[in-house]
Amino acid sequence: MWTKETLKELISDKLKDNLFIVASNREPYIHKFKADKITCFRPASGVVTALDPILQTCNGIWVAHGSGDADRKVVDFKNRVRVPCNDPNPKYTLRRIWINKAEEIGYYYGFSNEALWPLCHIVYAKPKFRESDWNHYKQINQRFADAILEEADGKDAFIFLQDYHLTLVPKMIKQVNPKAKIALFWHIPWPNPEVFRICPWKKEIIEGLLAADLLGFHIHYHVDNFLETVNHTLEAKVDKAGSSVVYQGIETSVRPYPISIDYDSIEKEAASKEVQNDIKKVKEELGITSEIVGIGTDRIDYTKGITEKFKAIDHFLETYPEYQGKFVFIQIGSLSRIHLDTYKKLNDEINGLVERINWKYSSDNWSPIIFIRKYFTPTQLLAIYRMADICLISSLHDGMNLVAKEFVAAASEKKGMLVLSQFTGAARELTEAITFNPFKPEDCASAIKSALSLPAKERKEKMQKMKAVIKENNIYRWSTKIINALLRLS
Ligand code: GDG
Repeated sequence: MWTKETLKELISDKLKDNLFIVASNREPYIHKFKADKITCFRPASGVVTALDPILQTCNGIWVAHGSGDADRKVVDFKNRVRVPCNDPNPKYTLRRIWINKAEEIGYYYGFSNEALWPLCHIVYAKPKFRESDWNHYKQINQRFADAILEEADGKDAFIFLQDYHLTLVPKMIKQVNPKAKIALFWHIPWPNPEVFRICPWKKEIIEGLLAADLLGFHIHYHVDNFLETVNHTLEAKVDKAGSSVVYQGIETSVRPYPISIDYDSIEKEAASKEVQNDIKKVKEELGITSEIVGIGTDRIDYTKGITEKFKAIDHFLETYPEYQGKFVFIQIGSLSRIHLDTYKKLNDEINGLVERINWKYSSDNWSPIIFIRKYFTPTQLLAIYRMADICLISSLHDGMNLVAKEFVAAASEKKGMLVLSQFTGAARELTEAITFNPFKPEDCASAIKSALSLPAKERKEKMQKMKAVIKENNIYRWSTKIINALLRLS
């Protein structure tokens, strides 16, 4: 079993004498002004849950974009602040880098989220490739690389980069410090070469990535796609059987590491008194009286298939009218990338759809969809998972989907079933879920029906099997495997 303790042992045994640097776009602690006072909070993020304990144990450094409005107020002259911020004895250093509006528009909103995001998620949204965005992207990648190099200060360092925002950083670091050991984890899907080849800067991106010693993806399929893409893009030696690439004298191992959650703590907290109390409170607050509850939690993103999900619910209520008046669906939607037009339009489309479906079916004291755009505390979120009969995840394409795993961990075996899009990384592991094709509303509607009609014994067995899978393949396994692989490479 992989636990926080086994991870800590590994780190204090093997990693303690090395400098460990993590870099990601999003920071693990944010300082914000609230009623003229500076408050600090940890954003809800699976990556932070996974990496924060590692950094706390090895006194590492996390380099990230300082995005909070009070972030500059708390850093020292080197843009550093010790964290966890509310800890009297902070354990590691957060090094912030600053990005101005124009750079954010080009690097983050533009190239990262209007070019790479749609390129890698096959949902038929056209990527937008703008030269000016690419220039900002290169500039900010260089800023990350410079900050990391400054923090490493020529020492042997392990550097763990996160995601598609930082593809050029491995090469930028290796050019200055060839001894640095670099891993990069790709949190989203990697598409096939036919899709990737339209990127005008594909060669630079692949070359940037191949300077890393280790590249991690969620599933084998993305690893295979990446190796194929390298084959089509560069003159490199690709070893498919050994899952590695040699390019310009550097060997890169390419491996699947399915990301996960802290299963034990979620399971324990979900069964706690606090969560039971929150179930009552949340039900009252949302005015839920229906016997059967479905839930969904997504960032409001077109890849998550939220409009497809609502159309499927419409189809479900039409096909199985016996559920009208009895079934309510709670959709939690956290606002995301709202400065982009596509996301604004999606918000409008969702509003219109909810309004139309609720108008079509609602009676005096019942409407089928409750759509809430607000942040829920982790305890409230567990309460919502815990009261649900089904969790419906309808992503059109998703690297993993942590909500699927959180729901299974939080739900009681006696209640709850996961209804999961085939096109999520999670569907490869959670084979006992009821899966469906989100592009076909009829398919999703009949998956909802099957989940709600499962005999209790079968449902319990399915949930037990899924719980066992996640308990074993938990977040500590993910981090331990990556650290072990990096240690082996050195
Ligand atoms: C990317 C990849 C991959 C959401 N609303 C609230 C809240 N959340 C939390 C969920 C979950 C997380 O946000 C969302 O994670 P996902 O995995 O579902 O999706 P992405 O944000 O798209 O993440 C994805 C992931 O990276 C990790 O590699 O799985 O495929 O796209 O943890 O619980 N948390 C709280 N309140 C909310 O209102 N507390």
